Amino acid sequence: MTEPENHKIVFASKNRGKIRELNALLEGMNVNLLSLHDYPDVPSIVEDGNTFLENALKKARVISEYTGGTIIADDSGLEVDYLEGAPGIHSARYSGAGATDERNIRKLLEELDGVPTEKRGAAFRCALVLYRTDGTFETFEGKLEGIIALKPTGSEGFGYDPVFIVPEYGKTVAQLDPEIKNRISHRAIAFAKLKKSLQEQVR
Ligand code: ITT
Repeated sequence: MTEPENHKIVFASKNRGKIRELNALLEGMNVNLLSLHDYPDVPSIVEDGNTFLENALKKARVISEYTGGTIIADDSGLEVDYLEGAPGIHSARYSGAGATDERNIRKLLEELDGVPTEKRGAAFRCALVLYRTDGTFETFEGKLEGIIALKPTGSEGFGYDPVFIVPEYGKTVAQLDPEIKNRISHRAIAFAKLKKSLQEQVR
């Protein structure tokens, strides 16, 4: 049998929305998920990669050196067609220093002011890294396609969820039951791939 400490996994994130989602996705697995809130003194990580994957890998490496154990790191964001992929890797701080979800949404809607619905296509993307104690790692990606709404609606989720319409449901992600988001989201898709590898490890 595996020792209990092998089941501890650190999620290299401070984002409470993401942590909540990952906990739900891990339900039923023999895993104790910690996050960077459990390691308040971890060095801050400069996310200076050019892709979601580079940033996720950097977070995983830095946190692995600091905490040891198995690490899951995620880098994710919103790509808007009309803005040629922006805000992309800059999604969290799109509206500048002291950015909040609300201000980021406001800036996005301003950038898309007057742009008709058929040109408001977008995608959420997620890169996940499963980083093991021996320095080996695997990477997984997921994507959710949608349309940027004209105004925010709904109160579930986090980030850009209130302005991201999922065409199949005719609702923003913030109007969807969190259980549905956790089946269809970019993070859920990437995570479903990661879960297989993880299951072998925490059995
Ligand atoms: P950590 O680095 O601590 O994980 P962060 O919020 O800075 O937290 P990212 O660098 O990965 O995380 O930035 C992701 C941003 O993209 C996030 O702050 C949201 O604005 C947006 N985002 C990612 N996933 C999202 C989702 O499921 N719904 C809405 N917005 C999302």
